[in-house]
Amino acid sequence: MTKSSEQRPFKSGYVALVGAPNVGKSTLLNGIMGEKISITAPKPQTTRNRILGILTRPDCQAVFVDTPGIHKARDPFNKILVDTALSTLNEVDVVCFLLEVPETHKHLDSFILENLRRIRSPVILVVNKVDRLPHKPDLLPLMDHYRNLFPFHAIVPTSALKGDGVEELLGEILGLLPEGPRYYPEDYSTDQPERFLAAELIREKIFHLLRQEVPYAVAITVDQFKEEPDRNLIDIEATIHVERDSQKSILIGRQGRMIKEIGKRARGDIEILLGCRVFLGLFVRVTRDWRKNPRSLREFGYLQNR
Ligand SMILES: Nc1nc2c(ncn2[C@@H]2O[C@H](COP(=O)(O)OP(=O)(O)OP(=O)(O)O)[C@@H](O)[C@H]2O)c(=O)[nH]1
Ligand SMILES: [Mg+2]
Repeated sequence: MTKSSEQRPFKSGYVALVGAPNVGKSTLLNGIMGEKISITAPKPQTTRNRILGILTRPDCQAVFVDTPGIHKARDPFNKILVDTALSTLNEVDVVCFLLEVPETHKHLDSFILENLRRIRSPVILVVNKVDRLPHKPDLLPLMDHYRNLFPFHAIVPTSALKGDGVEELLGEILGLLPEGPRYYPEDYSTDQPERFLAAELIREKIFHLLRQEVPYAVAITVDQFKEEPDRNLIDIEATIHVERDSQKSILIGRQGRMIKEIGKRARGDIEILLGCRVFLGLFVRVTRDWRKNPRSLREFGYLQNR
């Protein structure tokens, strides 16, 4: 019998992904996990909740926390999103602060840095979207600038979209995990229930298909999630809540074409997620000014930690 390898202590910890809106936090989470856990879109404020991605290896477990984009929120709903992101900073072992290049949110990035000065956990600066820089040496002055501003544990350039730099980043993160327990069973990749993931995929399609204020006025509730094992089918019924009648007409579209397209695209992704056939029934309902109504906010899951 071969001598068993020396027992090393198990490492674990929570790792926040924070940054301005649209810099690629959710894309990075999906890239690290190798599967779609968090929805993404080329628009700010896509992510509205803390989304966990749980990465388990034989010797460690990293629980990644994707967060809403930090910005100067003016209305109460966006303040909830920003609070959700900022409060995460106090509850994690490692912070990854994402920027995008070329830099588009310098004032927000300074605001985020101010918040990072108040915490004790190590911070890694992730310079994302480097695929957009044709001339890589242009990164060096930016990295120097940030190195002088804050004692980052490391600065890692990445392209979350293409996967460049993600392994190196992961190496830096895992190296910082303290000794700790396995928080989640090893086969868990997230703690979100399947019905939440399904609702998010519907919301993602709306973010991709509709413009201006409509995606922001949308919340999804899943009213039925019925497994029918005999038919290898899951029967889902969901309501798309909007704030006004005009938004309802846009969502339904001429002769119902828009809602049909949303349903078709969402169903495709939900079938991949659940690994079986899905019947998806979508209803559109006006829940007037839900973003201003604490009861609706609670019902739609945006006040969970309060
Ligand atoms: N070119 C390029 N695009 C990227 C990269 N990473 C993300 N994106 C794109 O940037 C957009 C925003 O990505 P998300 O991952 O949704 O950004 P986020 O930071 O989670 O955004 P919020 O949740 O709204 O704060 C999407 O269109 C992504 O495809 C990257 O490395 N390179
Ligand atoms: Mg996001």
